[in-house]
Amino acid sequence: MDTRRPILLIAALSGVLAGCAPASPPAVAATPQAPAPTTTPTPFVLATRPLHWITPDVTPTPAPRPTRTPVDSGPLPVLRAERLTWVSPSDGMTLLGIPEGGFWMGSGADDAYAEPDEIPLRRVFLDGYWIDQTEVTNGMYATCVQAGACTPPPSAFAPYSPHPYFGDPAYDDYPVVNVSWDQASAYCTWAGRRLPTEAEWEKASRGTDARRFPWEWIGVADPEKLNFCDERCAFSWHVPNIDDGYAETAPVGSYPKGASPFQALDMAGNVWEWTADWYAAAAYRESPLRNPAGPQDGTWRVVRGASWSDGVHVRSLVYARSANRHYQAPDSTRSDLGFRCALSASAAAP
Ligand SMILES: [Ca+2]
Ligand SMILES: [Ca+2]
Repeated sequence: MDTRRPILLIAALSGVLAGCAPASPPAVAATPQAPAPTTTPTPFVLATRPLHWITPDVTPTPAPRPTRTPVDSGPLPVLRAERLTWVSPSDGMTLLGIPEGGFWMGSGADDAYAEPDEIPLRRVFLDGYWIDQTEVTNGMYATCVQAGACTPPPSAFAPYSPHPYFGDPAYDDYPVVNVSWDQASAYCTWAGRRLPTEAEWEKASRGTDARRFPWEWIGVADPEKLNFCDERCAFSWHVPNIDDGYAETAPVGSYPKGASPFQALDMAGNVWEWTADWYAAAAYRESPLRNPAGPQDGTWRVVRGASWSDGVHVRSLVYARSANRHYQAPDSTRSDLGFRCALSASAAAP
């Protein structure tokens, strides 16, 4: 079995949660007295992994960035080869059309930074689908709560420092956090969508050319491309002398230079994201090569993409790699975990 600790068990994030998740969140409009963190978070460590800057070991092969058609807010268009963009009438989310086709999923066994559960590198075919361009925001999620289809996050405070977050208009454009897998799934259902499969998430993040990150390879943590635990971040493992502009979460879409080949934003950093799949360490070796959807059941749900709270390892860009996999108990919540939704083209095309 994979010996990495699930991020649920990471002492660091236990500290994060302890610092921002009162059992009974007060009304948002009040001046709440959030509890100060009661534990000192400790960084999670990949003991066998060298902590240094990754140096390029391949020559970048720049892929042309697709030109998308103007935003269409009418009925969902039929997903053709051209890259379409559509705005959902239910929540105002911009969705990116990803035409059917193959992509390289996972990592080669010769990749020094690959975890065992993401090996091998395989060509996987996916039917066409749509995926949210950004993480779902507090404002969007609040609309679902107001409609009675979603329950509020168990904590209105977030992400780490004690201040109002969910429900505070100042944070409407920030990613919703502290939501369980069931809450995330309920939101997507309300919005007429669903959580992306792990494969869909990975293709949207890295495109089709087997790149390690959503952006072109440069070999260092670029503060213009993702929100990670930079010098502003309160954790002891923050990366000094690099300023990405945000100590905790950032408004969604704040890093356009880190857009994926399909123009998805924050696929690395800001908040981890729930996916639809149950976690299985062997999934990348054993799942079908066409529209893999993960195992039938399990204990953990897959989360992807790293977050604002990942520092040392984002400095070495381990967790932010598009093939990196983590997992989380579905009924748990974290202050660095949100989600985005997806939609099958075949299921929704007129
Ligand atoms: Ca940051
Ligand atoms: Ca993210």
